[in-house]
Amino acid sequence: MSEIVTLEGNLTAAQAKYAIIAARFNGFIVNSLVSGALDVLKRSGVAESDVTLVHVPGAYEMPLVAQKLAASGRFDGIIALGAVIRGATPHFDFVAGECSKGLAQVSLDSGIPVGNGVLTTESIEQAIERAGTKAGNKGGEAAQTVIEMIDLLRKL
Ligand code: INI
Repeated sequence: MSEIVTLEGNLTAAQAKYAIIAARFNGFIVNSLVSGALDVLKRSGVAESDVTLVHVPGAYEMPLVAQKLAASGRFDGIIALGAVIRGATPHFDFVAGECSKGLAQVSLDSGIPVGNGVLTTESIEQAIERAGTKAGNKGGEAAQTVIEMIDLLRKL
């Protein structure tokens, strides 16, 4: 029997350029997500000069900025980092939904991986837990996902 062909992405970042989109809303949490993402990129061998950090007002603005970054042709992967907290907003579902739907759409339309590191939580406590405390750092996880996806897409 012939061998199964297995394709998967590695976590070693080959030559690639990354854009991080960071929301200013809930900035004290998002800053920790950015630190987590930068830490993973650095430890995976990504040079600082290959990383561009873009600040946006809130999660709702991310898809448009991601679309523009993807269309620029300057980036191989995009990492979106934000925090939408239900307790803090009556339009939680709207902001969180549009953000994640829009980011997915940009990724599909552009063919560029967009890591969704936008926390959607019930409380500030849950957001803190996911931003570098007891539930890990979702910013770092999003960065790792994008590294893997860039490598995988190059093999397909
Ligand atoms: N933006 C966030 O990133 N997180 C939130 O929790 C949030 N809340 O609570 O409303 C939020 N709102 C702002 C939104 O993203 C837009 O910036 C705003 O609606 C202007 O378009």
